[in-house]
Amino acid sequence: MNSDILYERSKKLMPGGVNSPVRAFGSVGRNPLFIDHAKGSKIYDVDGNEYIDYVCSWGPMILGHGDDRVIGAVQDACENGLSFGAPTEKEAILAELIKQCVPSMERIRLVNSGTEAVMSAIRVARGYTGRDKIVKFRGCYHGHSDGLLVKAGSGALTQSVPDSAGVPLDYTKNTLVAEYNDRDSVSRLFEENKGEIACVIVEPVAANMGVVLPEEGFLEFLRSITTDNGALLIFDEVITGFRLSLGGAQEYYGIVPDLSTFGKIVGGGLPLAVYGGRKDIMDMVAPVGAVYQAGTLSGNPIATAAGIATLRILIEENERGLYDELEKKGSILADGFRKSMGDYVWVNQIGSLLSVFFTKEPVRDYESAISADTKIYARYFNAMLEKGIYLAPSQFEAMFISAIHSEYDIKATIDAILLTGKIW
Ligand code: HOZ
Repeated sequence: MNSDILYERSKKLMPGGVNSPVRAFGSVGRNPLFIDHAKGSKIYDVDGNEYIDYVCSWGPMILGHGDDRVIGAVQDACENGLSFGAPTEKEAILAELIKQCVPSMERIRLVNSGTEAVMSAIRVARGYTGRDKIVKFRGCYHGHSDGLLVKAGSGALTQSVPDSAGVPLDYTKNTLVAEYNDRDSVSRLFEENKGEIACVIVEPVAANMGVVLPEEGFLEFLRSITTDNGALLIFDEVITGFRLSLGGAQEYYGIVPDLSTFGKIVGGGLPLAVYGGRKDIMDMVAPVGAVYQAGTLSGNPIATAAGIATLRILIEENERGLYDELEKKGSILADGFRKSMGDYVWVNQIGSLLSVFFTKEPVRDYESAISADTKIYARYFNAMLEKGIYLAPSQFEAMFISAIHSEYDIKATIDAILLTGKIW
């Protein structure tokens, strides 16, 4: 069995042979790798190659792959049945852990994916405020629900199709788009749409146009302009949650949003996501309130077991300085890239999130992110892959570091950059 054979087989069965577009490796000019298994910081393809993995399943695997404690919890949960469609204690335990880590999550609803969490949070914001319009930022990605596929990042940007076909204009006419890190663009929208904006949704650290950090005061500004205008502030922490710190970006930057969404890490590698926030707002959700949202597999006992095990480990490891260690690894890697590639690249890094942009200008928003040369990125991706380093197959996705990436992994990665030669 090899990846190319599996790819040919899969292409006859699934669009592009994959179940999520970026996995097709379209923008790096080669066939995708089919994965056999993963353990710790390594991922292994069906062709028998080993790679140091910086995709980490696009974020969930903060503890590294196949953590025995998480797998044990999942195995134990399986013994009791796979799904009940009825409440369980595990849902309450997970919700308590989330609230312990992120105090703004006064009321919580468990769902299955980040897309679902964000879509639902927006519905709640509209129900609560009685307003229809929402503000998002160009290059930020909030999943693939109709109203949010406007100037979106991630796969939508990688595929060079920023706006999806099949989304009626009527579904997006209430989605207003501002520029990340540009306060004036937000103020203008509030002036032009007085009393009509339900919420501002933002990735507090943008990580779907590559990693782009909020400039000083930007998140504070979003907090105050939303409050002043009776609108809600939603932090989409699907990527940053439990990654930048135990309490996510909101703890890291000291900003309290009204609603937040989490995914990836909170499910420990299984399909689970969360939305929640202020009690008075979340009381809008059925069966307490009039905003409807439901799901057969919501709060699934196996996914909650993985989430509980993961959060318990993170809480414990946090005491031992896990997030400081992740920051250290991230900055060593970022400095390694900067030193080896010099002026040819711009590197953004925060904690265990990192992006190497093939552009000479500072990357601070969508415009500067897309100034990066994607053809050079493809060369770099392929050269690193040959040296055993598995990176995101797109300029516009983040690099993820896990707790289990060793000093040796980081050094081997920096050595690989040097060995690739000057392909940039
Ligand atoms: N949209 C995800 C990255 N931001 C990709 C998910 C996947 O392909 O697994």
